[in-house]
This record gives sequence, C-alpha cells and structure tokens, in this order.
Amino acid sequence: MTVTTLNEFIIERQADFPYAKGELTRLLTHIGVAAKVVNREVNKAGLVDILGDAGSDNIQGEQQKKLDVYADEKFIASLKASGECCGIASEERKKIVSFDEEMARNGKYIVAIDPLDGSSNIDVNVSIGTIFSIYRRISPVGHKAGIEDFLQKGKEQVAAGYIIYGSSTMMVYTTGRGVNGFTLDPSIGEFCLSHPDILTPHSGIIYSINEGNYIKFPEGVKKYIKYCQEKDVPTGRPFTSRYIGSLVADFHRNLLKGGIFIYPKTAGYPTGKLRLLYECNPMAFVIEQAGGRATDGRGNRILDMKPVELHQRSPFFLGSRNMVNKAEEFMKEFGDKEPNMDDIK
Ligand code: AHM
Ligand code: MG
Repeated sequence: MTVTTLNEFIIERQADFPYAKGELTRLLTHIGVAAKVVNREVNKAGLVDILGDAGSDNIQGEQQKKLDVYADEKFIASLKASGECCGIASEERKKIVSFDEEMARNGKYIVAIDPLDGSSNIDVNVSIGTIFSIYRRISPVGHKAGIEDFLQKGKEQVAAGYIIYGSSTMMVYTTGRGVNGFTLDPSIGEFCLSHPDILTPHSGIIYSINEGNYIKFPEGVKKYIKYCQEKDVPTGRPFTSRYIGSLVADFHRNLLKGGIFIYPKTAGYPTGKLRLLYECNPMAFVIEQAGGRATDGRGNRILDMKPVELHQRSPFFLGSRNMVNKAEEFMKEFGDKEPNMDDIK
C-alpha cells in the first residue's frame, strides 16, 4: 500500500496554483512541523510538570494553561522560520506580532491562529486542537505586517485548517479545493493522507451546543433545541446531543458524521463567544469546502463578514447545510435576541 505524506501532498497540490512559487507550500509544511512538536508535548502533558496555570491571563481574561503558552511560542517560531509569514495574530496575544527580520518582512502571508483551543480540556486528557487561517498580506512586501493585513474578510483566506490532538492526531486543511485530512503515524512521525476529499453530509443527526446555557439563549435557539429533541422518524429525530467543549473536536466529529454546532449570542456573551479571525473563519472555510454552511444564525455568511477588530467575536452556526438552514428558520421565526442577564438571575 502506498502512503501519501502531508509534505508529498502539499507539493503535489502546488501545481493547482499556476503562479505559486512554493511559498504557501513552505508555510503549510512549517505548520505541520510545529503541530508535531506541540503534539509531542500534549501527549506527555500528564507526565511532566507542564500542566497547570502559567500564572497569566490571556487577553480574553480566561485562565491560560502552560501548554497554551508553549503552543503559541512553537507555532510563532515555526512560522517565522518559514520565511513566508510576515506577521501573526494569536488568541494568546493582545496585539499582532509583526516580524522585524528582513526575510520575514519579505514574506507574503499572514497567519491568524488559536494555538491551543479548548484549553479547559487539557488537564483532563480530552481532545484539544490548533486552528489556523492564512491570508495573502495587503501591506507592501518588505514592510512590517500591519493590522489591515489581519482585518480581511474570511473569504480572502488562501488556506485554513486545524490540528486535532485526539485519540489520533490529525491535520485537516483546505486551500479552497476541497478538504483533506492527514493522520499522524507516530511510528514514522509523518502525517499521512487518511481522509481525502472530505464531504460533510447535507443532513445529520447530531446537534452540539452548551445546553447548560439554555436560559441564556435567544428564543429561536431554545425552540430549535426543542425541535431537535422531538420525535419525528422521517427526519431522524430526536437528534443526538454531543458537546465536548473543544471547538476543534466538536467540529471534526460533525464534519465527518454530519451535524450542527451552535455557539449563539447568550446573555453572558451578547456577540457570541467564539472569535471570528481564528476560530470562526477557518472552520467556516473548511465546512463550506466540505459542502456545509457557516453563518451567524441570521443568514449572514461568516466568510463575508468584515472584521473591525482582531479579537472580535461572532455568533456561530455551522455544519450540515440542511441543519443550518433549519436552525436559521427558527431564529427568524422566534427571534435572535439574547435575554437580559438581569432578567434571568
Ligand atoms: P478557548 O479558546 O479559551 O479554549 O475557548 C474556546 C472554546 C471552544 O473550543 C469551545 O467550542 C467553546 O470555547 C466552549 O465554550 P463553553 O465552555 O462556553 O461551552
Ligand atoms: Mg480558542
């Protein structure tokens, strides 16, 4: 049996882009290398003194774990070393990182990244992931990257994907020509093509939402959840509820099996919780390339949103096309206004 490694695949696909000079190829390769390094640490996290709080809060005010810091540093170092990336936006950093070195200033790409998503799951040995999004810079080559390079619409992404550190470690990505998944074979230390041309089912039977927040949800979401729970044999209802609390893991399962993931506006998060640049946009690109949909629940495509700030949040509805359509019908009929915090205390 022949195996295609991630590197072989990336190089083969370079021919898809007639003007490509191998820059994106090198960038993706470096992401793969950093993923292996982070994977090694994630795997042995229970063995060494790397678990626990790093003693600092990230800019979202959420507690940061040591592995978040480690992953952030490794991905940034690897992207810088690629020579193709002039700047990075990371969930872990308030401001963009613009590289000063000449080689990096000549890089044509910028990367938005969530180095270790689902961090609340690290110390309980539950799947976590890295999410990345790549754009062509709009600032002139030779200069440092500027904020305008990062505030591009998601539809301008040239590549995006994620790494899931799960029961197996996988990298799944798209360059706008379908979605491909690679599983890390630890015996040879290579990502091998295991899931070519991933397509998500148009309908599924899984819904993923943090139901603990039920009373904080808009009426449309509450009614949609009830719809998912009702018995209706032709549509496969009641649906199954699955929620890990790691976007990457919840997304990956639903991508392969069919389903819907929702993080709506809530009384606590009036603009949603998930970040547009490095959580919503890359996943939206992947799901659309797999035949699904990603919106804000009000019919607005995630990839069409113009970001106004780096750490902007958005309500997020994504997954199987028919399920997202249905959820949006409920939002339209019953409303998408989140309740007031004072009213639910
Ligand atoms: P993080 O970036 O701090 O890890 O937070 C993002 C995570 C996502 O992985 C997940 O989908 C969501 O937060 C879960 O949030 P909640 O615990 O509110 O359901
Ligand atoms: Mg995150």
